[in-house]
Amino acid sequence: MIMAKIKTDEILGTDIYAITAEEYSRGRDNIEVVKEMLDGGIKLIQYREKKKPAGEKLEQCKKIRKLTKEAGCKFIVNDDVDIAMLVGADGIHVGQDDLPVNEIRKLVGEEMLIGLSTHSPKQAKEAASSGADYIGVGPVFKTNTKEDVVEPVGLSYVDYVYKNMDIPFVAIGGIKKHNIQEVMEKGAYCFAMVTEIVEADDIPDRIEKIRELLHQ
Ligand code: TZP
Ligand code: MG
Repeated sequence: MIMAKIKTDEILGTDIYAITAEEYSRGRDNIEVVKEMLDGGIKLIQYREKKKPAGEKLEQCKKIRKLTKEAGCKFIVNDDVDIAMLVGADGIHVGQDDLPVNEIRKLVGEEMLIGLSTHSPKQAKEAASSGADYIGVGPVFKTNTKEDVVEPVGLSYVDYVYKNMDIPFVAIGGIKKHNIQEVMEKGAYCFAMVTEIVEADDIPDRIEKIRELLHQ
């Protein structure tokens, strides 16, 4: 619905939601990857790092907060509410097995964005009434990036959210240059990607190519 688009623009304000993952970044650390994302004009970055101790994640997030602030880029932390608060992130993103959104809200206050991953119409409706600011919608396609990933929900779930929900949303899961236009045709206008961006040799060039597909 057009309302969802307006709200997504307002809350997330951009077309690409870039997510870190050092293990897929071909030898570059998350800081280097973030710098390249920012060089490529990315305005929304999520720090997602499943394999590091908390202290190391905190140190990386402090650096990324500084870099993103200087570049006018929103910064969202995955999973770790404490780290998001300590570094002054713009948002926290959680999954279905994390703390409930209404409880997280008590900790982070009204200003911080809370994103919630959803995999079904039922979860989308619950997310909307929980006070989440936006939802992740997916996995749209098969992905090996997430270890505890659920089966792909396909394009039909994107179509459902677009047509039935007002909450801002980002499509996620297996989105690549070769299939992004199919997702766009189902009404998505913000696309979360991990490997399509972090695996690229030339990250700014990859971002430019993706944007050409989205805005042709
Ligand atoms: N949540 C649902 S799918 C996914 C996450 C974090 C992984 C997406 O990674 P990729 O590499 O863009 O398929
Ligand atoms: Mg999580």
